[in-house]
Amino acid sequence: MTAGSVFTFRAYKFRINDFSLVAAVYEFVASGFCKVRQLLSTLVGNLTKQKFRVPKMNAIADCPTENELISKAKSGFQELFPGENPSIIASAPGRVNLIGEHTDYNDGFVLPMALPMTTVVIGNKAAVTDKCTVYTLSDAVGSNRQIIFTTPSIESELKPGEPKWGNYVKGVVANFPFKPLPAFNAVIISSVPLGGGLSSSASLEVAMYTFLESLTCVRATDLKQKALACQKAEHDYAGMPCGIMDQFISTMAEQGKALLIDCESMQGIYVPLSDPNVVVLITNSNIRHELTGSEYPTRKRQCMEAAAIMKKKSLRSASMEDLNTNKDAMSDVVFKRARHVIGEIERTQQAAKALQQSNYVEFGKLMVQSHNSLQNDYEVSCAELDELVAAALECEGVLGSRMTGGGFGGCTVTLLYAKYVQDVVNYITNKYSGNATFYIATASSGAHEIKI
Ligand code: GAF
Repeated sequence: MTAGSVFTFRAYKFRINDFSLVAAVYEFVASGFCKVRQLLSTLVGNLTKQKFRVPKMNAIADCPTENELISKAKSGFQELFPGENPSIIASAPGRVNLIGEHTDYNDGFVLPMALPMTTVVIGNKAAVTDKCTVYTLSDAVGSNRQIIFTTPSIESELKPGEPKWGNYVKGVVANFPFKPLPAFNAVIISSVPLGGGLSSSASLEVAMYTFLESLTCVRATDLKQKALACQKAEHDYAGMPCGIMDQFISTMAEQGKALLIDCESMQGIYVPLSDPNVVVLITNSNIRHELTGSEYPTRKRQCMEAAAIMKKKSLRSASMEDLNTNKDAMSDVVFKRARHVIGEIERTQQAAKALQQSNYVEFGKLMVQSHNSLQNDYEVSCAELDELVAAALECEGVLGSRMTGGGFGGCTVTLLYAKYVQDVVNYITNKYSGNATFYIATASSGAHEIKI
């Protein structure tokens, strides 16, 4: 039984002792089938699948603040570069996508928000060398924590290689418009979980770019160009043909707002998301299937094939009617991929409208439709993500839930009424076959420099 259920049960016991039996029973029934189902399901889960196990830990994870990250990075820097003082600090957030999945590279709409989880880059101009030394404090990358390279010039290009995390740094350095770059030393620290679908790579790229802006005093006048340079870094140096969503939101996010991005015109519309009555809960499945590498480019190709068959520039300009008219000209798989994208582009616009009107019920319904479409038509979900979404949807107070990001593992995003958060976390914890981590996400600001 979850902590939340125990609490509820005790509350009713108290009332019964208080001779308010009729009122208690009435209230219990009126609280609806959802709660009863939630309670029974937890009980059954505990009695059968979990065999009287002690309930799993269900804490909502604490995310270190930006200041805590900065202070760790400063100590790290001073240890690694004795006698030097860092003079530059840059930070850029990870993101969670609320809806609009696999639509960005189809010129469609996406609706992400930036997270309090962020990547911080701290450093200075190298005084005694023409080499750049960059060190990461991230445990998740293993033991290969340092890269050393010469800043690129026409004669010598920067080449990708090992370790992989270094390619995000090198890619941004190579794509930075100001040349020649002065050599620098830097330390990276991040609270964005690596490979969790919360865009740790874009946050590193954008933080790195922001660091270079401060280093050179050459700042992007058009933030879109900054996002595009970081996206190119990911394409060319990490070999991931991603869309623009992650770099765009990490660059342009505003606190308390989600951002509806039109990936065709590259225009964004901020949508307020700071109602204290609702919460965005991120659940990390802590599963990562190594399929993404080939599956992502395959999906992209299938979408382009569908658009070409319909004689459209991209799936953004195709309607369901176009798709149905051309059904016989394409394979079933290509048809399903296009059906997801066309439907998702439409849903994302509807969801932004619903959010603008604080119509969370409608927003939640669209999230669920999105998940179903990603699961069945786009086939980028996995058993663990489906399990987490199903568990969330069994809970009272949950408005909607879906997988978020590229898929094949990573996180789900759930919209729910704030007062139910702990109960929902307890319930999912007990229902999920793996070990999940939970984060409460508040819409945070985009990349920025920090004064020392
Ligand atoms: C990954 C990509 F990097 C994004 O551009 C986007 O396509 C997303 O998957 C799916 O919506 O995060």
